[in-house]
Amino acid sequence: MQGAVKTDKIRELAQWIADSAYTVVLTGAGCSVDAGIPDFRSPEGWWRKIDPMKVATVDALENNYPLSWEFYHDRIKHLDTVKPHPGHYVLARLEERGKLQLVATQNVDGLHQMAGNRHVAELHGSIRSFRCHSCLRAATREQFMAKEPCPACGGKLRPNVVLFGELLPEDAWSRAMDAVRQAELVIVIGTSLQVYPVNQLPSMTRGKTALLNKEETGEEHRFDLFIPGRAAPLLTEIGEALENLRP
Ligand code: BV8
Repeated sequence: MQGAVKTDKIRELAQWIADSAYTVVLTGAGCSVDAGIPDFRSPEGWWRKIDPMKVATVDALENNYPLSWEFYHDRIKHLDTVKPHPGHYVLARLEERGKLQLVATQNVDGLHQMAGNRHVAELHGSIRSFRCHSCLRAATREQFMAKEPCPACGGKLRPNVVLFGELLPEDAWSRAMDAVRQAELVIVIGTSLQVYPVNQLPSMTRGKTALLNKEETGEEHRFDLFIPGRAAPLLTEIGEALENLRP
């Protein structure tokens, strides 16, 4: 995209944010890539190396625990080296100023909260907390990372993520649906929108919709505005454009 056109689109989105009384941001793995976390479906994404249906499913957890455990163990270990990128802090500042009412995220890395957002709905759960798959008792990171069995029942320990075929957390899902339904603006950042039911959220709003994504996903036509690019620099430019708008 030409520089001038992109600048105009960034200014337009900044104006929409300034004018909106209720804004929701929906993020996917692409929003964490600039913090150093691979996404799922890009060429260098996690799923390119392993089939998600082999590791992020209940069947994998129950019948192929070593592979499923290793997939999450490696991602959790990697998180120790990761911190929010500047774009995450732009979203936190928007919330501080009352210009962002909810971040609904498919990401399980906790980076939005680390950057300071307090209103976050984790639609696919979190890899920062753990439980026993059998008796549901809470477990510690140390117990999971040491591949220990549940101390209470001997069951398999797992992170509190939503695996394929599992229901989304009721509270997070209903918060996200309610927020999107009343939003005047929904900004979708870094997601291929391939996973149901989260991919239904953008169509649930009567408000304006914008998609910020490194590449076209085939869903652009559903959005009022599409800005191709990386999340961190785009969000930084949007933050700067908002500063220039301020009275
Ligand atoms: C459910 C675990 C009810 C946590 C994940 C057949 C047809 C349709 C649907 C289904 C079907 N069969 C089954 C289903 C339902 C299924 C589903 O949608 N399957 C799809 C894949 C076919 N969904 C479910 O099972 C959900 N539950 O439906 O419950 C139910 C219950 C029982 C039975 C039936 C129904 C549960 C879904 C949650 C699954 N868990 N992960 C974890 O390990 O992280 S999903 C996984 O994909 C991650 O959570 C991830 O967040 C999610 C979505 O991926 P994205 O975030 O979009 O990431 P992706 O790599 O795909 O895209 C990144 C984008 O960013 C790319 O476009 C890229 O270009 C861009 N990008 C890259 N870098 C940057 C960037 N953009 C900007 N800047 C950058 N720097």
